[in-house]
Amino acid sequence: MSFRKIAEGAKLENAPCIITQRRKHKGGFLYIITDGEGELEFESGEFLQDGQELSLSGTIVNEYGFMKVKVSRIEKAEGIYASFLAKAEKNAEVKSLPFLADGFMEKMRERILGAARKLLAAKKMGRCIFLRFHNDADGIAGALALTRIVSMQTSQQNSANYTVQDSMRDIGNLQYEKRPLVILLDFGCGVESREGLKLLKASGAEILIIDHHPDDGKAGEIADLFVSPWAFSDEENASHYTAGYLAVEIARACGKEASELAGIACAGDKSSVVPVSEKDKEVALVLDYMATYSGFANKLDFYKNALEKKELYDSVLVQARDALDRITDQVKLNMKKVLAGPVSIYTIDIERIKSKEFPGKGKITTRGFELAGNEPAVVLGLWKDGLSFRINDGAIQKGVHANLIIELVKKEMPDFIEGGGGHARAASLRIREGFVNSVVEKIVEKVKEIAP
Ligand SMILES: [Mn+2]
Repeated sequence: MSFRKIAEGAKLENAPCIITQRRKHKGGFLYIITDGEGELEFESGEFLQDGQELSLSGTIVNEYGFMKVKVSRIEKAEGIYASFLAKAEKNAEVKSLPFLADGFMEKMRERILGAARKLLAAKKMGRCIFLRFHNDADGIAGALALTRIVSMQTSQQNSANYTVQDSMRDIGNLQYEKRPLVILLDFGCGVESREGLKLLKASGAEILIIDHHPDDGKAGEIADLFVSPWAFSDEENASHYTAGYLAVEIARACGKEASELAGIACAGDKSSVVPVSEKDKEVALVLDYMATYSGFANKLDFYKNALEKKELYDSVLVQARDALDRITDQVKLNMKKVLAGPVSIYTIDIERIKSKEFPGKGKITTRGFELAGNEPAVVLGLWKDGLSFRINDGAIQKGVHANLIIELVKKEMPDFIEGGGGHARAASLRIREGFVNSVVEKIVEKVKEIAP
């Protein structure tokens, strides 16, 4: 007998159910339980955990319109959670709407709807959800969209990799939760995330990855659900369907309006799969600026508040714009053309540019990229132990892709390269100190080979 259709006076005899919520009530507790379809309540003086599996007996009474169980026996049960969760996901009512971006998204429909079902079912089951979001406008916009569906714990991720250290911290924090759902948003697909992901999975957590970085670390094989355009395409354009945008589509499939966040996510990552307004660019700049200055412990509400408080928003915007303007002259002074050819290469000596935390190395390289003009070009921002790539359309069309170059350089100079990755158009490398110039020479050689 389904909890959804149960009538007053009906008797439950060892009915399997799960506790989804607990509240203090009249000196005891009020529990909400589900059978994966409907919900009922019961009162008890006994303390029970959220997610506890039960075998419940009693009689259904109608109390002010709420169906309650007058309990005669509560027994703890085991082994039913997974099947209940599966049932709740199957029964979740999702909306299959036209996507905001183009037809490619049809390939992703099943995964978007799957993620939507998972979140709606998690809400119904009172499941613990933990979201790690990347510390940029794309990651933050996506996190704002997902938290409209269901409340979850959130934590900002200030690195592009899900490290072993990250996973140890999460496993520790989640150890008492029943089958927690961990969401990684806008990161986690690099080779350097692989060990951390495997450990997290081994701890019993379910992993949902929403990302648009090339799946170099084969995260799609580890995640329980992998919402990424790279699952359906090897073209560098796949990166344009940004993680924040995908999160917006998941929210929409759950019946939550979040479309206005899509343009912000895309503005942040310089994508135009959805229309991007000047206002979107402005908000993205504000979020990027704030994210640069905020630590990992930052909760999402910090950003939500800033967007809602006009005065704070305006001052952040002014400061972010000032910081960007201030470096422009310095970038011009420290930018050199090191290869003139079908695809030109420019370098920027970032060590000589006086910038506090914002704009960071990536954004400084982007500024140089904007100054490089429309001819096919690669711009390399250089610092003492790394470099950052920005590659424009013309160079991409000639086959010069950052991830390809990184792969070639890693193979030929394994002792100098300490890590790195990214998209075809934007990526970075960590290099042993003292060897950045040798790596630049190698990149010049490779670009000449690819686009002679
Ligand atoms: Mn992104």
